[in-house]
Amino acid sequence: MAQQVRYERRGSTGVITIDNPPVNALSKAVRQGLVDCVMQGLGDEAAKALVVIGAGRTFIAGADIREFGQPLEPPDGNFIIAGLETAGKPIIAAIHGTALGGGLEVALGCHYRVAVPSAQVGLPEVKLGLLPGAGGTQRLPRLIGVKPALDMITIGDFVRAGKAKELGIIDEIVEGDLLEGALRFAETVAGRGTAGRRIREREDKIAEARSNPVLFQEYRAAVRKRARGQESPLRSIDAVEAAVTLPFTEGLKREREIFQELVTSTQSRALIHAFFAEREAMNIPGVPPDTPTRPIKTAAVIGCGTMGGGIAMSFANAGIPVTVVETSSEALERGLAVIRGNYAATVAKGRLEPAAMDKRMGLIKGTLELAAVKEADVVVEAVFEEMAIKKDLFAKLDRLAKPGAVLATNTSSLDVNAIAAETARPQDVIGTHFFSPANVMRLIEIVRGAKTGRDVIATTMKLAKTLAKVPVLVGVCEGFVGNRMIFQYIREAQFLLEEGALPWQVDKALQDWGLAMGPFAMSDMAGNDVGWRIRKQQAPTRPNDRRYSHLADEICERGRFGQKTNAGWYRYEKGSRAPLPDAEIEALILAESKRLGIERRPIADEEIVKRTIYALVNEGARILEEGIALRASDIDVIYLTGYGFPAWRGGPMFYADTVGLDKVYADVARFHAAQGYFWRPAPLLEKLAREGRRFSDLDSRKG
Ligand code: 3H9
Repeated sequence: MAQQVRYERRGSTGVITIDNPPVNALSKAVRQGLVDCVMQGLGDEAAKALVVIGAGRTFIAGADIREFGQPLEPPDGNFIIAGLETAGKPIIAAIHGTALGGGLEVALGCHYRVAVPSAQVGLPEVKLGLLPGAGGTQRLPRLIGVKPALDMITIGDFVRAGKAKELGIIDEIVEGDLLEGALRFAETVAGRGTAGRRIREREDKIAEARSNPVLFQEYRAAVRKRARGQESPLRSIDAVEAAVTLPFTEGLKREREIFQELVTSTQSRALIHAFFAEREAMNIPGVPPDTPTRPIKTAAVIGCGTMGGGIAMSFANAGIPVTVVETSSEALERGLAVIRGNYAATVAKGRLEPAAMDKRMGLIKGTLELAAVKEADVVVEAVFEEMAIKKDLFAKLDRLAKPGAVLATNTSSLDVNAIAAETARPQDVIGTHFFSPANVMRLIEIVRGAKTGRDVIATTMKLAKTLAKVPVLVGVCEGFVGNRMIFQYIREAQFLLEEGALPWQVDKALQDWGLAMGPFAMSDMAGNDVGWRIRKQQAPTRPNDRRYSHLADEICERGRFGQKTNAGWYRYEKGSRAPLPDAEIEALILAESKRLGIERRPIADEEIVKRTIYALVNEGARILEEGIALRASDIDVIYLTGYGFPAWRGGPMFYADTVGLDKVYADVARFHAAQGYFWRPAPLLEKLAREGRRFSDLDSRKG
């Protein structure tokens, strides 16, 4: 195996190169290699300074996350970093790609940091339910001040080199070759010693916080609101506070104690699961990474409504020219105006340069001619959700699109096979279920039809990545994975209303549990009329021996479509999106319970959470055994990226694993006895519960 850390001398500077693809994570071997090479460099009399640099695409992306969960083996990160910091020769970190977590902590142990303009630095441990555990919470505030350090540590976002220089994290930006620049820098500082450059000795930036203890109280209050339910941001504040109140070495100890508590927490396990699950979703049995893909240089989107417009923006954001096709000039102009308005709003918020907006708008062309699709390598259909319209369109696309073009439908529930059957090239047809707003939401359910070609799957997964989305491959069924599960959840939430709860109680219980939004506020936002119109079409075929809640239909009959009509499950003040409890809805629900002969009872939050979340889990288990989802972790990714499920719960399937499937199954069986049909336990759930296994055991078996 190639050496993961190597030492060589270039002129009067020793160069330590970390070479541990793909991201130079600080594995045990890298840590040991660093110790050895630093010793070698310090012992090399001809080396007046040392440069630490990463080979390949990046500096160090942090600790090796795969090692968490096992006892931390020596050499310890703090030991290595102390060795760097207390060395007598100047040590320079030369950063490209990313210096993250333990990687930035190594750089903070160095006496100087130089970086190329495209480099990014960050302490993203909080996103894994952790805190920086190798001095980051102690050194960063000493380097850049308490408030900016708290922001970086509790939010975990990456900071670009330019901003990092302004903050004082980077000493110099290197244009051109990084190593050459770092060597020049090293020659300049060689012989200066390290006096004044050891961050541990600095006090000036934390002095102000020492006399302002309220700062931490205020920060905690803000974080409690921002990161509802999550432990690690609050514990990170404790560690930064220790940097201010304790001597450096004591602060380091405190940081490590908290790190050890967090690294074994369920929240951290859930967040690490979420991190790997997102990457694992790219692995598709039978479609290996070297599967040939089709080049996608141009795109067409049919329909410039809310979905089509958002999808077109996603292409333009990725630099792919896109033609949007509409049927009338009014609809086209309206759609393009919405796109322009969305970009303008981002510019107004300072998150997009006006020139970048012009460039993106320049990539979007509107037309009324369907024949324009002949130029496109991929065509995404985003027209009205009606089978007849979609079938007709695909028959036309089959005649017009160039051979080899990927033909994608953005249906959220219709049968992709039936759509593909309208063409003579079903191997080129695939579902791309974007989530609304499509330019913002990261999830795309990639729907594989019975005849979809392997190269088309590989091409579409890759394209989704190019669009900065998270693709998850699913099979054909009504509602695919996400919506099929959400139907069960919403239905159960409505039954709870009939039995004794009110919408605001259900929403609050689920929000307190961690969801971004409860089901009723969510329906009001999405528009209650969408499902109502579909249900009306389905009414004649609905089995009448099954429980059915009429409440959602009733509120639509009253014209309460949600936020857009200022009334839905809640009422809304004009121009406000804040949901307000409404006496009319309460009266409606009470009357409905009476009509059904249900004696209303107080319903505990715990029951609300179990009835709704386990409804997701039970349906998720069915989806798994039907092979609609490839793995339980894929279902988790769908819920984490598309439905506001709290990442620190890991997704519905991971959450069920943490509760214990025996317990989940027992509750599902109990609900079945009490409620009947909809709670029939999924056979897979029952089987795993009886065998004392978890959903994740199925995933690991697949390898
Ligand atoms: C930490 O540092 C704790 C310390 O404070 C204290 C310790 C005492 N370890 O994302 P990609 C793999 S906590 C192991 O597809 P990109 C990843 O699984 C850590 N593996 O590429 C994937 O593998 P595969 C703090 C890792 O270019 C491959 O690398 N650091 C790690 O889109 C490529 O990854 C973080 O939280 C890792 N640390 O993005 C950074 N990182 O090909 C986490 C990546 O088999 N990492 N892999 O699927 C990231 O944010 C992104 O991966 C990064 C690259 C931005 C680096």
